[in-house]
Amino acid sequence: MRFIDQAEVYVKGGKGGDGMVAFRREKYVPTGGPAGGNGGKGGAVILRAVHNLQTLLDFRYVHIFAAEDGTRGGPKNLTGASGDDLIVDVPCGTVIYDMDTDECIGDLTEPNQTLVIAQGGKGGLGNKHFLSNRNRAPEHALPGLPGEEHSLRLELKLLAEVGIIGLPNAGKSTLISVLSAARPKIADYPFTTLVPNLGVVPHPSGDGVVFADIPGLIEGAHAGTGLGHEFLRHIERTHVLVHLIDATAPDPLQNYQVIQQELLAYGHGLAERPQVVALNKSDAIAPEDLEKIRLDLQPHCNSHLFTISAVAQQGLEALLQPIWMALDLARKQSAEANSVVSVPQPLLSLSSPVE
Ligand SMILES: Nc1nc2c(ncn2[C@@H]2O[C@H](COP(=O)(O)OP(=O)(O)OP(=O)(O)O)[C@@H](O)[C@H]2O)c(=O)[nH]1
Ligand SMILES: [Mg+2]
Repeated sequence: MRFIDQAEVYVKGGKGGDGMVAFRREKYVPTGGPAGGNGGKGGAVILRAVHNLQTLLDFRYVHIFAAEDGTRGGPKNLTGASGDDLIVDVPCGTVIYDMDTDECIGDLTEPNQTLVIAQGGKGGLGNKHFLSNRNRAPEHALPGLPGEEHSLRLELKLLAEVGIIGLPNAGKSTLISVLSAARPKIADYPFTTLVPNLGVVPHPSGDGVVFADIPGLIEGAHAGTGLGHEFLRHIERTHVLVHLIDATAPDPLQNYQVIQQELLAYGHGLAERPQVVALNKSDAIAPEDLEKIRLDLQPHCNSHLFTISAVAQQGLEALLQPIWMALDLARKQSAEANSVVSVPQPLLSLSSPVE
C-alpha cells in the first residue's frame, strides 16, 4: 500500500474572454460607432484548507484543476461574464511547492485558510476601447489573456500535536484506539500500521488534541529503512512524543535505545522533543519481571518511566497527565516564539477565508 501524503497537481487559471468587435446598429443612426464589450476575467484556482480531510488521497485520482474561462465580450458594450473561481479543498497542514523551482509557495495550516494559486487571465478589451479621434471605427479588439499555470507538489505534514512512536508491535495503534475514537488495524505482527492514524483525545480543558499513531520505526529509519524517513518527517511538527516500549520484548532497553538513536540521527530537534516514555503490556508480564525491566530502563530515561497496559486500559490517566503538561508548555512556548519571529512572506498572497 502506498502512503499518500504527497501529490502532484497541475492548476490553471481560466483564460480571459476575448474582447469583441461590434458596432452600434440602430435605425436612423447610420454610423453608430464601436460597441464591442470587453471579455470577462478568467476564474482563479484557490486552495482551501479544511479540517474534514486527513489525506491527499483524492489527488491520486484527479490531478488537473482548471478554473472556468471568462466569456467573450458582447455587442452593445456588454462585458463578458467572469469565469467562476475553482476552490480545491486540501487537508490542514498541506504545504505547497512549485515543482519547477522547488520553492515553497504556501502552507495552509488553519481551517478555511486559502491561497490563490493560479490567477485567471484578464479579459481582452473590446473595440470600443480603441475609439479615438483618428480612428472612429476601430476594427480590432484584444484577445483574453491566458490564466496562470503551475505544476505543484502538495505535501501533507500531519498536524498532530502528540506523536506515539516505538518499534513495530509496541502497541501504538492499540493505545490510540483506547484513548480516542480512532479504530486502526491492530495485529500481532510488525508493520501493521502503514500510514499514521490520527485520533482526537479529549484534553482536560474540553478541547480535543490530535494524536498520531506513527508506523513502527526500526533501526536505520532515519536513513530510509523500513517506512522510516517518511514517518519521522510526520513527527517533526508534533509537540510531544509518547514513546511506547513493549515490556514483553526480549530486550526492552535496547528497543528504547534504537528509537532514541533514530531520533538523534534524524535531527530536526526530534531527540530534544519532550518525551513521555511508557512500558506497555504490563498485563502480560509477571510483576517481578516488570520491576526488573523498569529498574534497568529508568536510569536511561530523562523522565519518569510509566507502566501501562493499553489492552487492559491500565495506567492511562497517569500517562496523560505529563502529556498535557508538556503540551501546554510547548503550546505556550510556540505562541511566544511566533509572536516575535517574523514569518517569511509566501510568494503568493495568503488571503482570508473565501466568502
Ligand atoms: N497483552 C497485551 N497486548 C497488547 C497490549 N497492547 C497491544 N498489544 C498487542 O500487541 C500487538 C501489537 O499491537 P499494535 O497496537 O498493532 O502495535 P503497533 O505498535 O501499532 O504495531 P505496528 O503498527 O506494527 O508498528 C497486538 O496483538 C495487540 O493486541 C497490551 O497492553 N497488552
Ligand atoms: Mg500499529
